[in-house]
Amino acid sequence: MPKELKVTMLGHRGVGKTSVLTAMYEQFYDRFEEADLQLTPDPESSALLQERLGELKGLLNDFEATGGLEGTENPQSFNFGLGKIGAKPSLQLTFQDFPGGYLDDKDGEFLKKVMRECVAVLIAIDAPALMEAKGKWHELMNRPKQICDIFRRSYGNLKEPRLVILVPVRCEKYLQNEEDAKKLLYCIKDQYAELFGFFKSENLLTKIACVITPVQTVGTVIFNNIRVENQRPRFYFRKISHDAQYLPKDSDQPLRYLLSFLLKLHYDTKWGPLNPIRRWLGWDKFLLKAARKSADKCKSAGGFAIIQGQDRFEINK
Ligand SMILES: Nc1nc2c(ncn2[C@@H]2O[C@H](COP(=O)(O)OP(=O)(O)OP(=O)(O)O)[C@@H](O)[C@H]2O)c(=O)[nH]1
Ligand SMILES: [Mg+2]
Repeated sequence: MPKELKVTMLGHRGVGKTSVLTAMYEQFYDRFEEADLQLTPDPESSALLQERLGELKGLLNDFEATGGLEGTENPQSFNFGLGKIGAKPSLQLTFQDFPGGYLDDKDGEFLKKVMRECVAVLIAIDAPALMEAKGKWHELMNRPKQICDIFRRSYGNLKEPRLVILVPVRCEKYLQNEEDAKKLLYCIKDQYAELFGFFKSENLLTKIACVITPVQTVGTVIFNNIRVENQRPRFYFRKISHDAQYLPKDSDQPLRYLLSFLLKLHYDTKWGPLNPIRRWLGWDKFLLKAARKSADKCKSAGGFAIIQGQDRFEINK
């Protein structure tokens, strides 16, 4: 059995967790072919992702893409084998997805358990809620404080390194030029200051690596306006042209950062020859080479940034 690595998807209801996974899966073949890597879902994950993909593409059928599709009903794990194209997978990657409503779970035991098991956490952020109307809807839609509390509860006595990836979605509008991309980064740093402050605490500073990687899960649908009904916002989007196609962008970036982070753990000299992670990961030569090749393409400008733990991605060997 290949080693299993778990990643958890965090984010309030409807922010786009499942869509990020779908875009990642859909684009994998194209983006990682040069590294000779393939990501193979198990049959159940494959069926679910295929369905979600149909829904995402369906956004392009409306002139006003408002979404409003079904949310995730139950916790759902998406399982993938990662390895050489045409060979047995060397690694099993499991993404733990669950309904955003789980953030409100009173005892929070399920979440805490998942958070402790997972080597990486992806936080989906609804970018228009953060950026539009002076961020008026950000608290309601993204629940940054609640997210921070989950980390406080779960990372109390953290022993091993962890990767936290913030993924702004529906961010097409804010990535058209460098100046706007800077604004997006500025707003994230500002609105998640409490979380980033926590990551900088003494015990976590050397353990947590944190990056921002915006993913355009559709690519050709951009924010248009907000209409408020019964004191709730409804976000409206429009296609960039009447014949716009589904064209996600940068959905490979979270995975590239994950591979880069794991590769560094493998080589980390601080752990010495008895590096438990090295033994545990047990990566073969192929995977090491492929991870290095794909890590070379991690973006760090144009809306992408490493917030903490730059050295957790630097490999000298
Ligand atoms: N306009 C626009 N809508 C999107 C985009 N990505 C996803 N959506 C829509 O946003 C809605 C919510 O996305 P999901 O991925 O289901 O969100 P989620 O976080 O998994 O939601 P829960 O499972 O309910 O917690 C869906 O209706 C998607 O079609 C995008 O890039 N642009
Ligand atoms: Mg979902």
